[in-house]
Amino acid sequence: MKFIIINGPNLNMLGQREPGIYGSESLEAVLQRLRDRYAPKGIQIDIFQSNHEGALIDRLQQAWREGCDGIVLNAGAYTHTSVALHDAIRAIAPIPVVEVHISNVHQREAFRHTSLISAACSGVICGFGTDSYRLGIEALAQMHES
Ligand code: CA2
Repeated sequence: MKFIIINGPNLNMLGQREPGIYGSESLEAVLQRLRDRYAPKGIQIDIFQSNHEGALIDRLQQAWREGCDGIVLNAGAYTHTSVALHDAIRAIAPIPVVEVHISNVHQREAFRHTSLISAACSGVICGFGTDSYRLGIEALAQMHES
């Protein structure tokens, strides 16, 4: 089984700024731990991060061409603005996409309460810190089991 974790803008700054909101561990460290955890279970996890909306869309389309089994997507601030990402997620159906957020966006500014991508995703996980990524992978694995 092959999953991809796709991260949007500024998430490359994880662990370097705003530890109170996003934690103190780097994105690489968080995601490498996940790869190590799931590899023995036969789950390969690819990782991608970009600060550019079009690059995220390209990676989603590439995932579809590769026959990827599921995607965990933290689209960062594009979550709240991007019709193009919504369309891209719909375009790669039936690949399941789980929307994740490190922070609980509903406890934050009003502009973070709206997601333009949720309706295109299989489900949403938010507010569990960087453990949201693991929960996203678990959700995908569960979907494939049942
Ligand atoms: O909580 C999340 O995972 C977010 O997707 C993170 C986005 C934010 O725009 C969303 O509303 C919620 C921001 C990512 C910025 O990441 C940083 C990490 C460390 C330091 C500064 C920014």
